[in-house]
Amino acid sequence: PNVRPLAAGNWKMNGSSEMTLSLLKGLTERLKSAGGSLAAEILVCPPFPYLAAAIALVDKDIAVGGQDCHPKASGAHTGDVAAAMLADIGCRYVILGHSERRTDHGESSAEVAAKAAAALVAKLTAIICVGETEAERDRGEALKIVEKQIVESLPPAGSASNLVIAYEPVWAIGTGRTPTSDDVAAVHGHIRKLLRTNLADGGQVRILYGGSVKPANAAELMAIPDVNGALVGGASLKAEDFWAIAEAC
Ligand code: G2H
Repeated sequence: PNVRPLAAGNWKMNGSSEMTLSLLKGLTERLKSAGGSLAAEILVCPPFPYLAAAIALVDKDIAVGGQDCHPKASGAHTGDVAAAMLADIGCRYVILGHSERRTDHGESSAEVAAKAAAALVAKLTAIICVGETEAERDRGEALKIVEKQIVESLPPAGSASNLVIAYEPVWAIGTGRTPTSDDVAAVHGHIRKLLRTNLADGGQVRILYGGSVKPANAAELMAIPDVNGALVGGASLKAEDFWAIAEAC
């Protein structure tokens, strides 16, 4: 499909005020030298405390997003952040259902769908993460698991304008290991089929690959059919590396 790819940086629980400043200066300067925009859209997702600073540092050609939001609009939920708050300070995206949240916080796909619905109400684009564990892949269940997560995590009223899917095989996250191109193609092709079945404009929804994306493997991953960008963890913490990946997207 003819969609604009997305290069998304997921800082996870990393960074500082100083790092936010130097990383975003590095990206902004490179973007200026490149003439103001790349083929891919660039997104950074710092931890909550650095979001406002990040938004103040970038112009509109670099989007900023949160790494989670609560399904409710407001209320007695100590430590949580509402989607509307992210939108209020200028975030355009929110990552939801990352495997680290599914594992560390026991998030179910139903909760992810509720968070995504809240994100859409707040006019954020939800990046919904899915992916199989190593044991599930070894049992030959990767497609089945991903299908179940997608079907259960999709919010009602989702469309290509407010949804992005990220396929992140759990065993490839932060490990330096990546699936073969054929394996990535099989999962992304299956996700595309599901999106076409479930959404009117499912052919246009961006499907990102995530899990140990680096400058050295980005071009090969991005050449795979139905890979419309990358969700980058470790390599998004260095301007030089993230920029190289964004160029490859
Ligand atoms: C997968 C990815 C970013 P990394 O979690 O979401 O992290 O690139 O460090 O494997």
